[in-house]
Amino acid sequence: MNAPAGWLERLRTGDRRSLGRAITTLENDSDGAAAVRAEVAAHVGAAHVIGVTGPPGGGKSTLVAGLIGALRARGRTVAVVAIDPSSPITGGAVLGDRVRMGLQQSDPNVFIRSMASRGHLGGLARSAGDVVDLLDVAGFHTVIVETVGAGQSEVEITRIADTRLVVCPPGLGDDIQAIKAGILEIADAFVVSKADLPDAQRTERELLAMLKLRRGDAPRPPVLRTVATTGSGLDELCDWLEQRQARGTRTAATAADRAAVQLVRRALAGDAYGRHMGLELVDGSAGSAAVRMRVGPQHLNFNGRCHGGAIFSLADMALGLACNSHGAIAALVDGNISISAGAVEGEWLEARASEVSRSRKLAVYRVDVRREVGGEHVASLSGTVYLTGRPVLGGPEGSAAEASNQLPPVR
Ligand SMILES: Nc1nc2c(ncn2[C@@H]2O[C@H](COP(=O)(O)OP(=O)(O)OP(=O)(O)O)[C@@H](O)[C@H]2O)c(=O)[nH]1
Ligand SMILES: [Mg+2]
Repeated sequence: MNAPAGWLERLRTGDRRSLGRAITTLENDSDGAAAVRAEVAAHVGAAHVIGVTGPPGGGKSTLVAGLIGALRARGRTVAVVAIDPSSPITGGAVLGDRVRMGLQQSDPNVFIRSMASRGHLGGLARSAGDVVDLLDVAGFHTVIVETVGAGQSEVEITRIADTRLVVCPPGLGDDIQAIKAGILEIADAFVVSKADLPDAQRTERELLAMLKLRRGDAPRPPVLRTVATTGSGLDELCDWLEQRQARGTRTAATAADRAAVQLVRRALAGDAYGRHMGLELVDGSAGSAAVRMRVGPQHLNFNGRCHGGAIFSLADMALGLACNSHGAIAALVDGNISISAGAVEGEWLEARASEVSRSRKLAVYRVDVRREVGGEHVASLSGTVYLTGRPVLGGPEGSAAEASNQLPPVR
């Protein structure tokens, strides 16, 4: 999309045509997508984003349809992003979702969009994140993201939510083990769906028993019961959702992560070299950061491939954000890169940095650079940083705090 002037204002005043066009631009990552992201970034954070995940056929869409009705009854506007994994099991999900949610499609305060996952789920998580940002900026009070499954890829997708609901239908048998293994840490609440079925009580008991074993002092997620087909339990679920006051907290599960996200947003926005290289923030939390770059003509070497220095810059930016994310200036004192594959113009590369170890003065970070499409490994950077103990410029106490409205999104 070559965005017509004023599209953002129209989108913010509820124009669905502008919304649809902007979504298509982001989904296709076509020319202008970066500009759309940048304009949207300044305004995100007002919506309550709810991730709904669980096994295939677990009752997610029926629950979401019920939630739409219950939230509308409370005067809320609701948008839904239904992610269809295009798997043989759930092949008809898109159509099914449309039909089940059909009643609400004619309500101008409800917006439903299905997205197919083509290939790499990391890419899907990002474009879903982009679309959620748009729906947020378009003024929807609640944005619901439905994803199937309970594995690592869904964990990644639900990171874009403020609140994560894990749907557990009765009678999962051994599958409940799989749910426990993958999803325990991210669930803000468990919903025993289809609670009219005989095994519902047992499922609830198993979940409660499992939660009791959990260590740490994080709040224990509640286990709620719903019969979405009759509406039973939906009011209680809405009450719980509304009490959470989680609006605008997505991508950051803890207060430390929220502070870190704000800091890395500011840091990248204030980084002249990063802007010059066209680097974009994907994700951040305390001690980790992910940055992406589209290989452009300015990044190519004399052989027409992406310059090794550009790959180092991308990895180093991720490392720099990760190690400064705690709020104290950290400086690279030793860095080693190994490159396993090249990259060509037009490809998106993503660098993900995480902390390996940390002492009082030194910390070690590792960065993996991968192709966004296909996820192939391109390079690794290991770096040792010196921790100065001085506050990061533009950090929480920095003067740039008020500029945070103009910063790029964290997806
Ligand atoms: N008995 C009973 N059946 C339900 C309830 N909610 C959903 N179902 C049924 O469960 C089946 C699957 O429901 P969906 O809402 O499509 O489940 P889903 O998790 O969205 O499925 P996929 O998106 O295909 O993974 C349908 O036949 C629903 O009618 C419920 O509360 N009670
Ligand atoms: Mg569904």
